[in-house]
Amino acid sequence: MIASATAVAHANIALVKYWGKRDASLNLPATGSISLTLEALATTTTVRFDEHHSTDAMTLGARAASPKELAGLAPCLQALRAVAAATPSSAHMATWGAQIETQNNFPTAAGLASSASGYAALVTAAAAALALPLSAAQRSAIARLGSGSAARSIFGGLVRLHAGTRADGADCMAEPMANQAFAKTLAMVIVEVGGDAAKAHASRDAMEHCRLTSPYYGAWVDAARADLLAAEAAIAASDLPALGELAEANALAMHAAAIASRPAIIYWQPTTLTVLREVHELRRRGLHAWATMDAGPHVKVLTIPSEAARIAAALAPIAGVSRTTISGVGGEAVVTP
Ligand code: 2P0
Repeated sequence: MIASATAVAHANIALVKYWGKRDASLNLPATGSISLTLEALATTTTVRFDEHHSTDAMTLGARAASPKELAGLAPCLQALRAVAAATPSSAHMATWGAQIETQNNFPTAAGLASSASGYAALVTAAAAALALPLSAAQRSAIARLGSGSAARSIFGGLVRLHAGTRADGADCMAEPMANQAFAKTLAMVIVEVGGDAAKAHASRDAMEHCRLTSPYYGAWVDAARADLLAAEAAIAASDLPALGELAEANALAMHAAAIASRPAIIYWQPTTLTVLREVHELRRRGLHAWATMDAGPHVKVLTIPSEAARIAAALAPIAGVSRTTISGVGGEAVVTP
Protein backbone atom coordinates (compact mmCIF):
# COMPACT_ATOMS: atom_id res chain seq x y z
CA MET A 1 0.00 0.00 0.00
CA ILE A 2 1.00 3.60 -0.65
CA ALA A 3 -0.13 6.78 1.15
CA SER A 4 0.67 9.91 -0.84
CA ALA A 5 0.07 13.68 -0.78
CA THR A 6 1.44 16.81 -2.42
CA ALA A 7 1.82 20.24 -0.81
CA VAL A 8 2.96 23.70 -1.87
CA ALA A 9 4.71 26.12 0.49
CA HIS A 10 6.24 29.52 -0.15
CA ALA A 11 9.59 30.92 0.92
CA ASN A 12 9.65 33.77 3.39
CA ILE A 13 12.01 36.68 3.88
CA ALA A 14 12.65 37.83 7.42
CA LEU A 15 12.18 41.53 8.22
CA VAL A 16 13.60 40.86 11.69
CA LYS A 17 16.15 38.08 11.21
CA TYR A 18 16.78 34.80 12.99
CA TRP A 19 20.53 34.42 13.43
CA GLY A 20 21.79 32.25 16.28
CA LYS A 21 20.34 29.46 18.40
CA ARG A 22 19.61 29.02 22.09
CA ASP A 23 19.63 25.21 21.67
CA ALA A 24 21.22 23.54 18.65
CA SER A 25 19.93 20.00 19.29
CA LEU A 26 16.26 21.14 19.40
CA ASN A 27 16.99 23.86 16.81
CA LEU A 28 15.62 26.63 19.02
CA PRO A 29 16.38 30.22 17.95
CA ALA A 30 18.02 32.68 20.38
CA THR A 31 15.62 35.43 19.33
CA GLY A 32 12.21 35.69 17.71
CA SER A 33 11.81 36.74 14.08
CA ILE A 34 9.23 38.31 11.78
CA SER A 35 8.86 37.46 8.10
CA LEU A 36 6.85 38.04 4.96
CA THR A 37 5.79 34.95 2.98
CA LEU A 38 6.40 35.39 -0.76
CA GLU A 39 4.00 34.22 -3.42
CA ALA A 40 6.64 34.02 -6.20
CA LEU A 41 9.04 31.58 -4.49
CA ALA A 42 7.34 28.20 -4.18
CA THR A 43 8.31 24.62 -3.36
CA THR A 44 6.09 21.73 -4.42
CA THR A 45 6.70 18.44 -2.62
CA THR A 46 5.12 15.01 -2.99
CA VAL A 47 5.62 12.45 -0.22
CA ARG A 48 4.76 8.77 -0.76
CA PHE A 49 4.86 6.44 2.22
CA ASP A 50 5.25 2.91 0.85
CA GLU A 51 4.84 -0.25 2.93
CA HIS A 52 7.36 -2.01 0.66
CA HIS A 53 10.14 0.49 1.52
CA SER A 54 11.83 0.79 4.89
CA THR A 55 14.28 3.60 4.02
CA ASP A 56 13.71 7.21 2.94
CA ALA A 57 14.78 8.70 -0.40
CA MET A 58 14.48 12.16 -1.92
CA THR A 59 14.91 13.85 -5.28
CA LEU A 60 15.32 17.61 -5.67
CA GLY A 61 14.25 18.43 -9.20
CA ALA A 62 16.19 16.02 -11.39
CA ARG A 63 18.88 15.01 -8.91
CA ALA A 64 18.97 12.63 -5.95
CA ALA A 65 19.48 14.15 -2.50
CA SER A 66 22.98 14.02 -1.01
CA PRO A 67 23.53 12.00 2.19
CA LYS A 68 23.71 15.33 4.12
CA GLU A 69 20.38 16.49 2.66
CA LEU A 70 18.78 13.13 3.53
CA ALA A 71 20.15 13.33 7.08
CA GLY A 72 18.57 16.79 7.38
CA LEU A 73 15.12 15.23 6.86
CA ALA A 74 15.48 12.83 9.77
CA PRO A 75 14.29 15.06 12.65
CA CYS A 76 11.06 16.05 10.81
CA LEU A 77 10.29 12.51 9.61
CA GLN A 78 11.02 11.09 13.06
CA ALA A 79 8.61 13.58 14.69
CA LEU A 80 5.90 12.84 12.09
CA ARG A 81 6.30 9.07 12.57
CA ALA A 82 6.02 9.51 16.35
CA VAL A 83 2.67 11.28 15.83
CA ALA A 84 1.61 8.53 13.40
CA ALA A 85 2.53 5.81 15.90
CA ALA A 86 0.38 7.53 18.53
CA THR A 87 -2.59 7.95 16.15
CA PRO A 88 -4.54 4.64 15.93
CA SER A 89 -5.78 5.19 12.36
CA SER A 90 -2.25 6.04 11.11
CA ALA A 91 -0.08 3.78 13.29
CA HIS A 92 0.31 1.09 10.60
CA MET A 93 2.16 3.63 8.39
CA ALA A 94 4.69 4.71 11.04
CA THR A 95 7.36 2.32 9.75
CA TRP A 96 6.84 2.84 6.01
CA GLY A 97 9.69 4.43 4.03
CA ALA A 98 9.13 7.87 2.49
CA GLN A 99 9.80 8.65 -1.18
CA ILE A 100 10.02 12.42 -1.49
CA GLU A 101 10.01 14.45 -4.70
CA THR A 102 10.57 18.16 -4.29
CA GLN A 103 10.79 20.97 -6.79
CA ASN A 104 11.62 24.66 -6.32
CA ASN A 105 10.71 27.33 -8.85
CA PHE A 106 13.85 29.24 -7.74
CA PRO A 107 17.57 28.42 -7.13
CA THR A 108 18.27 26.01 -4.25
CA ALA A 109 20.68 26.95 -1.45
CA ALA A 110 21.59 30.31 -2.96
CA GLY A 111 20.37 32.41 -0.05
CA LEU A 112 16.78 32.43 -1.28
CA ALA A 113 15.22 30.59 1.65
CA SER A 114 14.81 27.21 -0.05
CA SER A 115 15.02 25.33 3.26
CA ALA A 116 12.08 27.36 4.64
CA SER A 117 9.63 26.47 1.89
CA GLY A 118 11.21 23.02 1.53
CA TYR A 119 10.59 21.80 5.07
CA ALA A 120 7.20 23.54 5.27
CA ALA A 121 6.06 21.71 2.10
CA LEU A 122 7.58 18.42 3.26
CA VAL A 123 5.87 18.47 6.66
CA THR A 124 2.53 19.57 5.18
CA ALA A 125 2.60 16.85 2.50
CA ALA A 126 3.80 14.12 4.87
CA ALA A 127 1.21 15.01 7.54
CA ALA A 128 -1.53 14.79 4.89
CA ALA A 129 -0.20 11.50 3.46
CA LEU A 130 -0.18 9.96 6.96
CA ALA A 131 -3.62 11.52 7.70
CA LEU A 132 -2.28 13.06 10.92
CA PRO A 133 -4.57 15.35 12.94
CA LEU A 134 -2.03 18.20 13.17
CA SER A 135 -2.86 21.92 13.42
CA ALA A 136 -0.83 24.47 11.45
CA ALA A 137 0.95 25.41 14.70
CA GLN A 138 1.92 21.77 15.26
CA ARG A 139 3.16 21.41 11.66
CA SER A 140 5.14 24.62 12.18
CA ALA A 141 6.85 23.21 15.29
CA ILE A 142 7.83 20.06 13.35
CA ALA A 143 9.05 22.10 10.35
CA ARG A 144 11.25 24.10 12.76
CA LEU A 145 13.17 20.90 13.55
CA GLY A 146 14.27 20.88 9.91
CA SER A 147 15.01 24.57 9.63
CA GLY A 148 14.15 27.49 11.93
CA SER A 149 12.85 29.68 9.12
CA ALA A 150 10.58 26.82 7.91
CA ALA A 151 8.39 27.31 10.98
CA ARG A 152 7.35 30.64 9.43
CA SER A 153 6.60 29.25 5.92
CA ILE A 154 3.67 27.19 7.24
CA PHE A 155 1.79 30.51 7.43
CA GLY A 156 1.06 33.23 4.89
CA GLY A 157 1.51 36.98 5.07
CA LEU A 158 3.35 38.53 8.02
CA VAL A 159 4.45 35.82 10.45
CA ARG A 160 5.99 36.00 13.92
CA LEU A 161 8.20 33.19 15.25
CA HIS A 162 8.50 33.32 19.04
CA ALA A 163 11.83 32.13 20.44
CA GLY A 164 10.22 31.03 23.70
CA THR A 165 12.15 30.40 26.91
CA ARG A 166 11.26 26.80 27.82
CA ALA A 167 14.09 24.27 27.64
CA ASP A 168 11.89 21.76 25.79
CA GLY A 169 10.99 24.35 23.12
CA ALA A 170 7.24 23.98 23.65
CA ASP A 171 6.79 27.78 23.57
CA CYS A 172 8.90 28.25 20.43
CA MET A 173 6.15 28.63 17.83
CA ALA A 174 5.17 30.64 14.80
CA GLU A 175 1.85 32.35 14.21
CA PRO A 176 0.37 34.70 11.62
CA MET A 177 0.40 38.33 12.82
CA ALA A 178 -2.87 40.10 13.51
CA ASN A 179 -2.62 42.85 10.88
CA GLN A 180 -2.81 40.75 7.70
CA ALA A 181 -4.62 43.60 5.92
CA PHE A 182 -1.30 45.49 6.09
CA ALA A 183 0.59 42.42 4.79
CA LYS A 184 -1.56 42.49 1.65
CA THR A 185 -0.33 46.04 0.87
CA LEU A 186 3.32 44.87 0.66
CA ALA A 187 5.47 43.52 -2.16
CA MET A 188 9.08 42.47 -2.58
CA VAL A 189 11.55 42.80 -5.42
CA ILE A 190 14.07 39.95 -5.29
CA VAL A 191 17.35 41.03 -6.84
CA GLU A 192 19.59 38.05 -7.56
CA VAL A 193 23.27 38.80 -7.59
CA GLY A 194 25.93 36.58 -9.16
CA GLY A 195 23.92 33.75 -10.72
CA ASP A 196 22.63 30.48 -9.32
CA ALA A 197 25.81 29.35 -7.51
CA ALA A 198 25.21 27.76 -4.11
CA LYS A 199 26.17 29.95 -1.17
CA ALA A 200 29.59 29.75 0.46
CA HIS A 201 28.51 29.24 4.08
CA ALA A 202 25.47 27.18 5.07
CA SER A 203 23.50 29.41 7.42
CA ARG A 204 23.28 26.72 10.13
CA ASP A 205 27.08 26.50 10.46
CA ALA A 206 27.58 30.22 9.91
CA MET A 207 25.20 31.38 12.65
CA GLU A 208 26.84 29.00 15.14
CA HIS A 209 30.32 30.19 14.12
CA CYS A 210 29.07 33.78 14.58
CA ARG A 211 27.67 32.98 18.04
CA LEU A 212 30.97 31.42 19.10
CA THR A 213 33.44 33.91 17.61
CA SER A 214 31.88 37.29 16.79
CA PRO A 215 32.51 40.01 19.39
CA TYR A 216 29.25 41.56 18.15
CA TYR A 217 26.99 38.50 18.61
CA GLY A 218 25.70 39.65 22.01
CA ALA A 219 25.00 43.12 20.64
CA TRP A 220 23.14 41.51 17.72
CA VAL A 221 20.88 39.53 20.08
CA ASP A 222 20.11 42.70 22.09
CA ALA A 223 19.37 44.65 18.90
CA ALA A 224 17.16 41.88 17.52
CA ARG A 225 15.03 41.82 20.70
CA ALA A 226 14.48 45.60 20.53
CA ASP A 227 13.81 45.43 16.76
CA LEU A 228 11.11 42.78 17.30
CA LEU A 229 9.15 45.06 19.62
CA ALA A 230 9.53 48.04 17.29
CA ALA A 231 8.55 45.95 14.24
CA GLU A 232 5.45 44.64 15.99
CA ALA A 233 4.43 48.23 16.76
CA ALA A 234 5.10 49.36 13.17
CA ILE A 235 3.03 46.45 11.79
CA ALA A 236 0.16 47.10 14.21
CA ALA A 237 0.17 50.76 13.06
CA SER A 238 0.46 49.77 9.33
CA ASP A 239 3.53 52.06 9.25
CA LEU A 240 5.57 50.91 6.25
CA PRO A 241 8.37 53.53 6.49
CA ALA A 242 8.99 52.58 10.12
CA LEU A 243 8.95 48.85 9.30
CA GLY A 244 11.16 49.30 6.25
CA GLU A 245 13.82 51.32 8.08
CA LEU A 246 13.83 48.78 10.87
CA ALA A 247 14.08 45.81 8.52
CA GLU A 248 17.03 47.33 6.66
CA ALA A 249 18.85 48.22 9.89
CA ASN A 250 18.19 44.76 11.33
CA ALA A 251 19.63 43.02 8.25
CA LEU A 252 22.71 45.22 8.35
CA ALA A 253 23.19 44.45 12.06
CA MET A 254 22.96 40.70 11.35
CA HIS A 255 25.56 41.01 8.60
CA ALA A 256 27.79 43.20 10.79
CA ALA A 257 27.83 40.48 13.46
CA ALA A 258 28.57 37.83 10.79
CA ILE A 259 31.33 39.93 9.19
CA ALA A 260 32.96 40.36 12.61
CA SER A 261 33.17 36.55 13.08
CA ARG A 262 36.69 35.11 13.13
CA PRO A 263 37.33 34.04 10.42
CA ALA A 264 34.85 36.41 8.78
CA ILE A 265 31.57 35.40 7.14
CA ILE A 266 31.00 37.78 4.26
CA TYR A 267 27.94 36.97 2.15
CA TRP A 268 28.00 40.15 0.07
CA GLN A 269 29.51 40.63 -3.34
CA PRO A 270 30.46 44.06 -4.69
CA THR A 271 27.17 44.11 -6.63
CA THR A 272 25.28 43.66 -3.35
CA LEU A 273 26.57 47.04 -2.18
CA THR A 274 25.89 48.69 -5.54
CA VAL A 275 22.26 47.53 -5.30
CA LEU A 276 22.04 48.72 -1.69
CA ARG A 277 23.29 52.18 -2.70
CA GLU A 278 20.74 52.35 -5.53
CA VAL A 279 17.94 51.37 -3.11
CA HIS A 280 18.98 54.35 -0.97
CA GLU A 281 18.89 56.56 -4.05
CA LEU A 282 15.39 55.32 -4.98
CA ARG A 283 14.26 56.11 -1.45
CA ARG A 284 15.77 59.61 -1.66
CA ARG A 285 13.66 60.10 -4.78
CA GLY A 286 10.53 59.29 -2.78
CA LEU A 287 9.92 55.62 -3.56
CA HIS A 288 9.03 53.05 -0.94
CA ALA A 289 12.15 50.86 -1.00
CA TRP A 290 14.05 49.21 1.85
CA ALA A 291 16.69 46.49 1.43
CA THR A 292 17.22 43.26 3.30
CA MET A 293 19.86 40.54 2.74
CA ASP A 294 20.06 36.96 4.00
CA ALA A 295 22.72 34.25 3.93
CA GLY A 296 23.76 35.06 0.37
CA PRO A 297 24.60 37.98 -1.93
CA HIS A 298 21.04 38.71 -3.08
CA VAL A 299 19.07 41.80 -2.09
CA LYS A 300 15.33 41.79 -1.40
CA VAL A 301 13.59 45.15 -1.55
CA LEU A 302 10.50 45.72 0.56
CA THR A 303 8.04 47.95 -1.29
CA ILE A 304 4.42 48.34 -2.36
CA PRO A 305 2.86 46.63 -5.40
CA SER A 306 2.38 49.88 -7.35
CA GLU A 307 6.11 50.74 -7.17
CA ALA A 308 7.62 47.26 -7.56
CA ALA A 309 7.99 47.37 -11.37
CA ARG A 310 9.74 50.75 -11.25
CA ILE A 311 12.15 49.50 -8.59
CA ALA A 312 12.88 46.28 -10.50
CA ALA A 313 13.51 48.33 -13.69
CA ALA A 314 15.98 50.56 -11.82
CA LEU A 315 17.93 47.65 -10.30
CA ALA A 316 17.93 45.11 -13.16
CA PRO A 317 20.51 46.97 -15.35
CA ILE A 318 23.16 47.05 -12.57
CA ALA A 319 26.20 45.00 -13.65
CA GLY A 320 26.25 41.70 -11.73
CA VAL A 321 22.49 41.54 -11.22
CA SER A 322 21.39 38.28 -12.84
CA ARG A 323 17.63 38.45 -12.35
CA THR A 324 14.89 40.45 -10.67
CA THR A 325 11.58 38.93 -9.54
CA ILE A 326 8.58 40.82 -8.24
CA SER A 327 6.59 39.03 -5.59
CA GLY A 328 3.33 39.70 -3.88
CA VAL A 329 2.51 38.24 -0.51
CA GLY A 330 2.18 34.47 -0.33
CA GLY A 331 -0.36 32.34 1.48
CA GLU A 332 -0.06 29.46 3.90
CA ALA A 333 1.33 26.00 3.03
CA VAL A 334 -1.45 23.94 1.47
CA VAL A 335 -2.13 20.40 0.29
CA THR A 336 -2.90 20.31 -3.42
CA PRO A 337 -5.43 17.94 -4.99
C1 2P0 B 1 16.07 34.29 8.56
N1 2P0 B 1 18.11 33.04 7.96
O1 2P0 B 1 15.49 34.73 9.56
C2 2P0 B 1 17.57 34.15 8.64
C3 2P0 B 1 18.29 35.35 8.09
C4 2P0 B 1 19.25 33.37 7.18
C5 2P0 B 1 19.51 34.81 7.41
O2 2P0 B 1 16.70 31.60 8.87
O3 2P0 B 1 19.87 26.23 11.16
O4 2P0 B 1 18.10 27.65 7.28
O5 2P0 B 1 18.20 25.37 9.56
O6 2P0 B 1 17.45 26.63 11.57
O7 2P0 B 1 16.41 28.55 8.94
C6 2P0 B 1 18.35 30.68 7.54
O8 2P0 B 1 18.58 29.76 8.51
O9 2P0 B 1 18.68 27.77 9.74
C7 2P0 B 1 17.67 31.80 8.17
P1 2P0 B 1 18.53 26.43 10.55
P2 2P0 B 1 17.83 28.35 8.56
O10 2P0 B 1 15.44 34.02 7.51
